[in-house]
Amino acid sequence: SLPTSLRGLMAERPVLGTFLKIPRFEIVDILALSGFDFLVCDYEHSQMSVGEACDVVRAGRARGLPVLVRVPALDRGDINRLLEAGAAGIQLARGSGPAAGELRKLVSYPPLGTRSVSLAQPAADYGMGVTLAGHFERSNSTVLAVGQFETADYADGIDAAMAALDVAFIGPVDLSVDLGTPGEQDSAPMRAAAEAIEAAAAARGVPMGIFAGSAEAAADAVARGYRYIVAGSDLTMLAGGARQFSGLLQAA
Ligand code: 3PY
Repeated sequence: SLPTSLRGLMAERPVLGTFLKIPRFEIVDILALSGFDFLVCDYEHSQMSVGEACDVVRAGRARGLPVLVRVPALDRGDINRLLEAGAAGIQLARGSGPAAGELRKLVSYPPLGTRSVSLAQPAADYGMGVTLAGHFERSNSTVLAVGQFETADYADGIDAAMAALDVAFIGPVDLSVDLGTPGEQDSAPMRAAAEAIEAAAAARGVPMGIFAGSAEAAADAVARGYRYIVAGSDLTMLAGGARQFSGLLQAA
């Protein structure tokens, strides 16, 4: 089954996802059955290979769950392979400024971008019943380019960056470190950054996204109008559950 269009869903309501760092179909199954709207397979902060990330994307597709992949860098080869496996989008670490425009080129086919084309691949149904023009249209209208704003130069080329992105995503942990207030989410520089990024996104009608380390942070982001929330990760959930069970044993 085709994954839900996240773009369409985001226009209606905030969407909730989580990072996936353990590349196993069981993890995808559990997160899909838990009701998340999407997953972000984390190819930046994890030990997985690009092949394992492609398997996660396929497992998501089998459940009708959109899986984006967070990449650490603008690697044309990796990005094309992940999208051909059926990734619902690419989320780029340090994806503000000129990197946002580069990301757009690597995730889109002409005329929006410069992706190399083959129809003999999963996302094009292996070329069966698909035309080149039809595949370009479907891919360009569904695949998302998500840029992470997480460095102190977030304001550089910000309008052009917004014009290239489907979601402007704040990475609050890295941003707080780069702004010199590590871990502080409510410092004056953090508030100023969020306001500037939100204003530039609003001017272009680009939905805001953010990482939320807790359920409270996720609810707070939704209340502030953010539409694309990535809350925690499979590893945080495992650590939380593990501590809960080991605590029970220690109390017994
Ligand atoms: C950050 O908060 O810096 C992120 O990139 C989210 O993991």
